[in-house]
Amino acid sequence: MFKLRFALVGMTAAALASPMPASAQGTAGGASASPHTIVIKLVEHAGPVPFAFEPAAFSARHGDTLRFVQTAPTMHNVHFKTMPSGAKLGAAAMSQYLTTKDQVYTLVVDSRFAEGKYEIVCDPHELIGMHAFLSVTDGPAVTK
Ligand SMILES: [Cu+2]
Repeated sequence: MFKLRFALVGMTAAALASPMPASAQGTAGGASASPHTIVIKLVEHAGPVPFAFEPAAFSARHGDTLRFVQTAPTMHNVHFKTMPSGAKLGAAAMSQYLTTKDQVYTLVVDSRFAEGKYEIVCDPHELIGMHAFLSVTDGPAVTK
């Protein structure tokens, strides 16, 4: 009983300590099926394209959770603009506006998601290049 509890705590600590949860994981027996939370920050910085999703390209498997986090004072949204055929995100394809720091939009990659490529944009800033690419695949990990 206690042993199991400690094992779970250890796993959580390891997951939190890992800087690259999606790509840096090893192949510990059976661990490949365990879901991950992928954090995508909505950032603001100096330069010609001040607003961005960070990272701007990421991959997920079914069961993973996408967690979009507002980090800047400028309001953004999360809009799945192009999707592979078979994807049925419905209303989840567009988030509400994230207007305050640390506000999040969380989406589980469940049966609504078909495998394939998704383009995500922020509607107010799409024209200045605020977009990201998601690849949903249940095959071998994508290195990109
Ligand atoms: Cu934006």
